[in-house]
Amino acid sequence: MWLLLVLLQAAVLPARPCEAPGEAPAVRVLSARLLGLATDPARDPDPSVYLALRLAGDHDLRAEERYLARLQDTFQHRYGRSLQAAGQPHAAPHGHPQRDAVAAEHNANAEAEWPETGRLALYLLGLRATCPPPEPSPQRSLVTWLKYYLEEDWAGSRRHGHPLTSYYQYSLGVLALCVHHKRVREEVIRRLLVAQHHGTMGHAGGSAVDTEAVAALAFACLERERLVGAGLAEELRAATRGARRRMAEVQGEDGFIGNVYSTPWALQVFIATNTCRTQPAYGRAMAALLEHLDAFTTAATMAQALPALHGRSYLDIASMRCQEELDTLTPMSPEPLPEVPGNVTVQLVVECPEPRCPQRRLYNQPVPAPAGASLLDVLRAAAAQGPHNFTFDTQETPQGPFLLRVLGLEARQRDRTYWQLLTAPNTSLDMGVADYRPRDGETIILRLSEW
Ligand code: B12
Repeated sequence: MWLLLVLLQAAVLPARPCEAPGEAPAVRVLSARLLGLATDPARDPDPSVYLALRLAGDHDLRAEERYLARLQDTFQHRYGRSLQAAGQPHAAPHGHPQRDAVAAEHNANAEAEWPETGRLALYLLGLRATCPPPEPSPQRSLVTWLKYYLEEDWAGSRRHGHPLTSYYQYSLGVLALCVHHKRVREEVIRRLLVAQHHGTMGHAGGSAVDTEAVAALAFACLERERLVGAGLAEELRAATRGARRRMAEVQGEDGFIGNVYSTPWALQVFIATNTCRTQPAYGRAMAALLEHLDAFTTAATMAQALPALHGRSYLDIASMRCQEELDTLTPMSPEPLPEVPGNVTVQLVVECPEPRCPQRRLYNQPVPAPAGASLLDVLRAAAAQGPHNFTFDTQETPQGPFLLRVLGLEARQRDRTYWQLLTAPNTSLDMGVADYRPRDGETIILRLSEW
């Protein structure tokens, strides 16, 4: 019934030049599913989800208002006070909700003062996307905090060769300030240009497409909003062109640019630079995405895919028009996973390279689990089975549970280490522990890696 309603409503949707061709119904179903997840009060509000709802073709305006109120509750409380009143430079706002929970649990609060460039940038982008726009005054302190974080990241990049957070978050920071029409220091922008030029945006074990795309969106915005001088504008134009060219070059036979999850970001670059009709890579990537919409099962991945599927980019936030928004979207519940009968056995291997671990391979055991179990279920089964003492901890993030500690060894932001998930012999998984479902006989490697 819901599906029928959603499909019927699709017929009255206005087309956008870069919108998924003739596939609006499937995209609307995905929007309706995201709305369903957003209306669940048990989930922490996430600015990316709000952005995806706002950039969609039609809306549930009341639900969006409620979601915004929840976001404001979380963020305004944290960043409402001025930076001076907070006694900067050493008193960044304490109390990251997720990190706090982890800190309380593990008594490890060392990273509480880490810049939150990306989160705050996404929230500010979200605020700019509201209709009608909110009062500017409460946003001032948020913008000041974001500038402060970006400066911290910039200083970190000079000291360590990379931002304290990541180039992805750094790019989001520049993009959000630009969308708010705030100038960014030329040196801060140049850092991003240099990283893009030297190809240092990616990290070991991951592709650079998502990050390069967000950086290209920031470049396109700075140029379009005329926030830089003529010389730098020309450099930014060239960098955006270069990013587009590389995206077309790395497109696989399957149509994806990077993987299925980075492809929507690459599409946003073509959309933002009005090249969706002229670049053959765009049509092929969009077709590939539409064939794999079932890969987007979590709120975070749906939220990142939907703007491009609706033919929009984060740059459109700078020129949101508040009239004539269709208020016809209705939430859909997530599809329950099909029951799979039987059992699987997964070989679980834990590796930690020297010098941290002289013995390198710390664990190598078969783990029986029900068929269809997620990797997280397999890890739980391993922890429950004796006598090999497997232990692990996860940390909640907007992307889902992040594997933080294995056999007592913690991955640390400060050392840029993480527990990488691989399938043997050496393929990095493109899903997290909660979403990946290992096959019978598969060997899964948890490897403490640097990024
Ligand atoms: C930077 C980054 C990382 C860094 C994060 C470190 C850091 N301090 O910045 C590192 C290298 C550690 C990392 C690891 C992984 N990542 Co990653 N990562 C990203 C990237 C490029 C940016 C994330 C970000 O900063 N977002 C902005 C901030 C504001 O949002 P946030 O939600 O608060 O971000 C935090 C969490 O997302 C967390 N995180 C990062 N990646 C992942 C992945 C998963 C599954 C989870 C639960 C959490 C998580 O770290 C972020 C920074 O604190 C995204 C790209 C994208 N399109 O989102 C991929 C991305 C999120 N990662 C992805 C993947 C697959 C992974 C790994 C599973 C890879 C692997 N095989 O090991 C691991 C996680 C394993 C684990 N231990 O649980 C996928 C997730 C796809 C999906 N199906 O959900 C993405 C979308 C990349 C892609 N195109 O495939 N990642």
